[in-house]
Amino acid sequence: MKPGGIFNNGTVSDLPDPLVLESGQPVKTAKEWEAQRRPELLELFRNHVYGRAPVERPDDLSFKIIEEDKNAMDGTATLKRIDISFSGPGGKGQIEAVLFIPNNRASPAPGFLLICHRGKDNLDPTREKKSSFWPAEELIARGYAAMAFHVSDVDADDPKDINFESGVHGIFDEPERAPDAWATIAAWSWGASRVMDYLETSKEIDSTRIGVVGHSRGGKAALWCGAEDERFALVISNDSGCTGAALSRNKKGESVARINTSFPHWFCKNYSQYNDKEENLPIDQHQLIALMAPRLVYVASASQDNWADPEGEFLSCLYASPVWDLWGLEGLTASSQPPVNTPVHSGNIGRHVREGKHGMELSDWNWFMDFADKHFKNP
Ligand code: GTR
Repeated sequence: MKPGGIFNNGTVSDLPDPLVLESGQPVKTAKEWEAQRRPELLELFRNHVYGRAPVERPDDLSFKIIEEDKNAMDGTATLKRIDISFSGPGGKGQIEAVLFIPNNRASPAPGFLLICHRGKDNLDPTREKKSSFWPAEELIARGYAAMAFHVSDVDADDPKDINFESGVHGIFDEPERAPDAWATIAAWSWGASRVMDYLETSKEIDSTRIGVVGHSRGGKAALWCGAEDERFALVISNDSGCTGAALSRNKKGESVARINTSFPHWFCKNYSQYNDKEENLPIDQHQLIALMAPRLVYVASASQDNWADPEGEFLSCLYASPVWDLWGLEGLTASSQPPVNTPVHSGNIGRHVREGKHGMELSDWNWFMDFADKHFKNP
């Protein structure tokens, strides 16, 4: 779907065009996108919004299975709990990944990796407690591996940790923090990439068919993870709103100033320059969605979630879509906001607006799985 002139005279003023290089030259081919525009946009987001990670895969990254149960979920799944360990100048770190892998499979299973910021009990490996935030049984029943880690293993969600002493910051950061140093959201994204490092070693899981999923602040992290790490075939943002899927310019609900004030630990220091000055941002969030191209991306909203701005999330998808044209693919196949509970799944940008409040529910997951059923290529 082509937005047609929106970058100059549409409803959103002066939105930067994903298909024009900073030099002013248009991007006409997928090759130019990959070689020039994609790296340029990634750098702009690193510099001005999410910050720069000081390390990718640590040299001493190691994996240990701490529990394995081939008879989990009444024999339908194998449970694996994996310790992912690493160290840096400031000490050692550890992320625990919980994996349920469907037993009934002829080949390595595709799956969904949740970046979980809500209570750890949402990830109960014993399954005594079940939660629609991570409906592991339903994922298994549909042939998907259900995988998750908790963000607190990577970095605490703590606005008081303004010196970034906890988590991976304490382990890897330079003593002097640069204005483009990563903060908490980028740290969580990095954590998801370390789980992917493990998944690439697994014979039971197909690491080429993994969706990274996050809700709200976790959705911001999922999008940044997908932008930085092209190993994720599908990137799912649920109600991610401000500095997630929603456009920052003309945003309803939470603004850049508000998010930087309430959550000073989420983004890099440079981002606060744009408080109440969104028009000066060198990027906008449709370009973050565009960084997933030509892969699959899904932007889910809830109809009553005005704080996140469902309309701004729709517009991001719409204005990102021309980038998929470079491969002869379709982005979003709707030209207006879809009615509630009516998913749009035919293009490479999936979208739905669930009726109701801010949250991630079974109906959201069912639509994510429908989209993956349709688009993940069989091995
Ligand atoms: C809100 C915040 C949002 C969103 C949400 C959440 O307080 O303003 O940006 O991230 O929290 O994570 O549930």
